[in-house]
Amino acid sequence: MQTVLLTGFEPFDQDLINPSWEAARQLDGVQLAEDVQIVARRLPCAFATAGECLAELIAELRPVMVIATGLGPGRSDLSMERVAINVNDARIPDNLGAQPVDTAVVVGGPAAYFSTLPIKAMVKAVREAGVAASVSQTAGTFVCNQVFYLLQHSLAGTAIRSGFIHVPPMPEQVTVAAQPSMALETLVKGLRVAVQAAWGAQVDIAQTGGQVS
Ligand code: PCA
Repeated sequence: MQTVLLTGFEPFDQDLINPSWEAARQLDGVQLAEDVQIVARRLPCAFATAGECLAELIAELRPVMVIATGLGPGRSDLSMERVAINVNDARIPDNLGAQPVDTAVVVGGPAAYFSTLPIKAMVKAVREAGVAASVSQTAGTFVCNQVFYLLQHSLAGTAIRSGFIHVPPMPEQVTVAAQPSMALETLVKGLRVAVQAAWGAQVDIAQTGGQVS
């Protein structure tokens, strides 16, 4: 049996839930093909431990593909991240109280890594399933970007494809009326389709996912 590793994060910033993990955990054990299944695991929201935890999971599970997910508090859709950048700049402390400002994720590493997932094909498939999705041009500068960068750094040059998806908050987390949210059921449905599409499309499609600014 081949494994697709799907991670979500523990809650952070005084939240009690993190929709990325709530959704990922519901997909644990889902079969993508006869001999391929999703294994879902939770990562700590801490600069010091998240990357190490992910590296241990990859060593233990030997996945054929890795998709990490996290909460993007301002996101309104499933955001397929295009790029991870080599910078930590935390607006809030992580769950261990660390708040790095303008440090490198990997000292001497490249400025950025691209996702090796077919992000456009994933957006198309999720939209066709009736769930909002888009390509995102930045994963931020907090723990999600750090994990995404470390993931791409560790798997660069291998055949293991990997990337990151940000998800919106759930309605119960939203305190400001104008803040977007997505019901867990919708999130689970969209994430499942995204993972399936990532697995199915070896080559991405040529469809715009760009932004003017
Ligand atoms: N979101 C944060 C870190 C953990 C999470 O779920 C982020 O976007 O960096």
